[in-house]
Amino acid sequence: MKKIPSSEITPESLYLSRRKFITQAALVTAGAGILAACGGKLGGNNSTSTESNGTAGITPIAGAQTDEYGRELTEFDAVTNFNNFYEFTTDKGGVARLSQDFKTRPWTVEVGGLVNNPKTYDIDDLLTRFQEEERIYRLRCVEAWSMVIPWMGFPLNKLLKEVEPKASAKYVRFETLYDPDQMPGQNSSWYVWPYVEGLRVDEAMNDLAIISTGLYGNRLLPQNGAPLRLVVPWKYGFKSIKSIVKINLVEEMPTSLWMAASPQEYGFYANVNPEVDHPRWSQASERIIGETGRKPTLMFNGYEEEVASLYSGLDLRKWY
Ligand SMILES: Nc1nc2c(c(=O)[nH]1)N[C@H]1C(S)=C(S)[C@@H](COP(=O)(O)O)O[C@H]1N2
Ligand SMILES: [Mo]
Repeated sequence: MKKIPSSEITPESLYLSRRKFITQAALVTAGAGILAACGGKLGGNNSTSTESNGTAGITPIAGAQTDEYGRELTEFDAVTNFNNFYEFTTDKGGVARLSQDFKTRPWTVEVGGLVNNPKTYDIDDLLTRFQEEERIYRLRCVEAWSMVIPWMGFPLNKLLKEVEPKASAKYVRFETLYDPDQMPGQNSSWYVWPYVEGLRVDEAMNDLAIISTGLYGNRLLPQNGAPLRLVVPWKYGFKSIKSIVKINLVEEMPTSLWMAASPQEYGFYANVNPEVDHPRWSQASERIIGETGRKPTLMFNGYEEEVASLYSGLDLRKWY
């Protein structure tokens, strides 16, 4: 099977990574080549960049240029300036600016519901508690565009194991911050806020499902869901809920924001499937952000080997 690129990142190298973000020149023009735990190199070819915002020449920690299929990484600039984050605006090019002052400290994440050991994590404790890795994943939006992103984060199952789900827990329900003062889009009555998403517990336990805390070796920017978001790469992008404040283990299938808004268009499972079209978008191929062409869409977004067994009893032609 194809090995999905992954490398572990030590808290120390993340600290350095944050520093790089702030004072790139000092660390990087010296050609430091700092090693991450699995031999990944921090600050790869940034030597030409002296910009303090760190947007030029950014490379992932492990230095990879492609995913395991040879698809090229989407540039940092595109990943951070073409976003879906309806809490701010439905204009993909406007999210970065409208979210630039979004407050991500202090921030707590409450993990509870049907668990033996409910916990409330302060974001900075959470960031030191779980070993972060770099994961290069395809992100496929149901609008039929896609990117390849070097995320940083840790498997969701590590967090769930700490709180010990009870046998009665069947689903995991995630909730985004509700704060219309900071998130003007939440004044729109088109949607039921806050944004909610969910996974079946066995999906959530799959190693590919991560809590992401960064990308391209830097902490997440607000537009990508700072300070932490879900990334479920075999499902359409809307499942990968941003800026999470609550994670609850529940018995009933959660109703997501999109299921509530338009049930005939959005289902709970939302697994990427080139053979099942959305009412408004063919899913057979996808537009590659930052490139001119299209590429064929892959079953389960290319993660079939890892996840297909989760759905053996399910009719994959249906949206739900
Ligand atoms: N809270 C919240 N999470 C969200 C969204 C949103 O509007 N609000 N949009 C989703 C959609 S439709 C996609 S395609 C991805 C986009 O992630 P990106 O902007 O980091 O590429 O985020 C998902 N997570
Ligand atoms: Mo999306």
